[in-house]
Amino acid sequence: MLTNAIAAGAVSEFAADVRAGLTKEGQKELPSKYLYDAVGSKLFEVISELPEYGLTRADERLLRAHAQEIVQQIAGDVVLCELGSGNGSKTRWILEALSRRRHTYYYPIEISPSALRTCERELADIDSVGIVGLEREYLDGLLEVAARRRLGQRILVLFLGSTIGNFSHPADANFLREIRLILQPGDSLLLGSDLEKPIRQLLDAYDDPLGVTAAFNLNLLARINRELDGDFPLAQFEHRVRFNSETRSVEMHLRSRQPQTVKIRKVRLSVRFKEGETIWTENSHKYSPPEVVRMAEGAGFRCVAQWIDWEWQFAESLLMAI
Ligand code: AVJ
Repeated sequence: MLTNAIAAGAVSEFAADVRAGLTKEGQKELPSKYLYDAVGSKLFEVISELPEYGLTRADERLLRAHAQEIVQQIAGDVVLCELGSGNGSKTRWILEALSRRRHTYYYPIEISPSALRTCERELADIDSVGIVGLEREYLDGLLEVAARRRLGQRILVLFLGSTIGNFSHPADANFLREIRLILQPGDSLLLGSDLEKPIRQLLDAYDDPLGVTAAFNLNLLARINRELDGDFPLAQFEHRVRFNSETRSVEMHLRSRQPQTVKIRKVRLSVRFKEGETIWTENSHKYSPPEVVRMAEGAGFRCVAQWIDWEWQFAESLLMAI
């Protein structure tokens, strides 16, 4: 009964966001969090392996190289939680470094149940670790972890993979501020942020020749057809990527190849598309290293260390709540 209610809740929130995004004046849009159903999560794992998309490998290189230094900065009994853990493959280095010190609880917070299951399985072999998966929105999950904190425990929050870049500005700074409000002085946040790099390199990373990112993007329409009884003709929409130099972000869009009307029966919606009209599905902002530090300081953190991967230009910033 409860699972039906929760599932119904998730579907209705999805339905409401689809209705709002596709009936909006001007630029139609869909929140990028809906890219991550079971199919989307798997497609993102494939994207992370693509030669053109070096972000995940850069993140992993920094975590593997600096895990010991990172945990040395945080004394005492540490609770680890992660916003958007995905399959957890990058978290291993930090978790092993912490659990070598003492038994550690790890709370992966993830809205994709399939990714959460993979994460729990992926990290189950590490000794002296208790994994408690939370299928929640980021801040709801963080509130739960904070509520379970025992006296004297410090919280280390991982927000990796430059998911922060999916928030347009200033929503990214506001999100850091909301995290800070839940934490206590002495807690910390490890933030992964992709950095500015040649536009050609970015466009290749988000529009790979194999078409995996195109499938990842189009899957959002397939998901509406599956879950909301839509009749999006996938072949009549195409994946488009552009670099917005004003916001210094890569934007993913789905472009209508012709004038057409799409029905989404579960939302009793009929949406008209002009030829060439797009749905904006994701924003990926590219930062400069000092910009990340400024944003963190504005949200109530002090940057105690920042490591940069120059092969792909990616930054890992350790931020202490002050
Ligand atoms: C997982 C959100 C960081 O924005 O680079 C990959 C998702 N989108 N290819 C990103 C993504 C297109 C990725 N993040």
